[in-house]
Amino acid sequence: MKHSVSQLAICGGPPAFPSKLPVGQLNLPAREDFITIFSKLFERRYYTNHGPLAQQLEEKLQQLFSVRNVVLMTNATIALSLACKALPFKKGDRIIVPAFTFAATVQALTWAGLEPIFCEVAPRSHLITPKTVEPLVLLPGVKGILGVHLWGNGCEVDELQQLATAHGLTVFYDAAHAVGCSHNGRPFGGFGTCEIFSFHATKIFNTAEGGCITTNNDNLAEKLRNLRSSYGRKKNIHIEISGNGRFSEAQAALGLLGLEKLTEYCTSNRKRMNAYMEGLHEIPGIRLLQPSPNEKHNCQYVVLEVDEKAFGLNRDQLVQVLETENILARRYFVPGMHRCPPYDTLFPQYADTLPLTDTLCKQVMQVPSGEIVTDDAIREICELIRFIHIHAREVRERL
Ligand code: T4K
Repeated sequence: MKHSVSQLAICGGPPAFPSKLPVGQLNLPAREDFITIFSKLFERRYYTNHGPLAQQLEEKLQQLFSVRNVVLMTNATIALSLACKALPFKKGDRIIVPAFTFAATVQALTWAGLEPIFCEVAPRSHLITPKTVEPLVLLPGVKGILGVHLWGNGCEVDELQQLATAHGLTVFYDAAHAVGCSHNGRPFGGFGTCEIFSFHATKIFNTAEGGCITTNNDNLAEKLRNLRSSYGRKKNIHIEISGNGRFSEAQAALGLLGLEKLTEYCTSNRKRMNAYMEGLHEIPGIRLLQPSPNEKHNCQYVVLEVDEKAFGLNRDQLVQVLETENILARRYFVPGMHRCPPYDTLFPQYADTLPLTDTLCKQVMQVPSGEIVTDDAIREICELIRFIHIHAREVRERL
């Protein structure tokens, strides 16, 4: 615990934590389970090409997501790109997408020759809504909506589907953050024409790299299996160009182990989220995004908004102070995709049309969560944030 500003690491004091506390889940299976499953994998000497573990994992995930088809992919970036290729779009079609998202969401459209139409999000939820999408649906060339269930919270899927159906659009979702979450009491996986999940190491369900596409449309699933590679397809479908989105047996082994502990991980993340809520309570200028109490939630991201005026420092300054204390808070997403190359020069018309997105890009950050973050660490992080607020003027002067 710091008692004076001069004890902060920015002033030369020792950091609050001796080693770095990253954001990200970084879950690990038990060593014995890892050895058992990998020994069998090595005995079989069958390492990829939709092997037995990948097949088993697809079946288990179909149950988890309550969906007819799970098509495993190398990672969510590849999955998004292949989904954009498999859906009934043609080159140059325009797709409505939030600018407040990870680069891969928008870049997948570009990989498939589609054009993003950047859409505003709602300030409290950070999600696109029928209200933010509606003004864009009649623009020439619009053929789809790519929603993002950011932070594991669901877009208004029924209302967006109605809007899409009324205008002949295809709606699909980037659900990279949503493994283990539900929306309106239903697990993610069956919303829209398809949904895309990430199993990156920083996510709650971790296959080191990994991801999948879920869909109840059997024809789309078969097209995706053909696009992924010839292995694992059920019939040969003619496609313009195939790719390699294969999911290795090593990834599947990690996935099968992680799946067994998913509920446990969600429960301990929820406890950590509650500890942050308690610790950050009533710090002026700090808002913690809370998952709906009525839904299942993975609580893998602890997301804060920093209001500079009320807190005394802006988000970037707070991140800087925390980083020097070995708390690797992360800024998401900076800048918004409408301001990133190549989109800033290709589509300069969006520069001044997304004020809420621009505000969130300046205010949103994540703080460490995941297995390695103890209750004591959370208490210390929260106390430090409170201390920084109380001494904001002095801290600003020392930066
Ligand atoms: N759609 C959305 C909405 C997404 O957020 C993402 C990815 C995607 C699509 C695409 O999914 P993938 O193609 O990745 O499956 C991270 C992740 O790399 C990325 O998966 C994630 N979203 C994004 C929001 O965050 P970075 O660059 O912020 O974090 P990264 O990977 O550098 O790691 C975070 C911290 O964890 C660092 O302090 C280092 C530490 N770390 C990381 C890894 C991987 C470790 O200590 N060990 C590790 O193995 O992107």
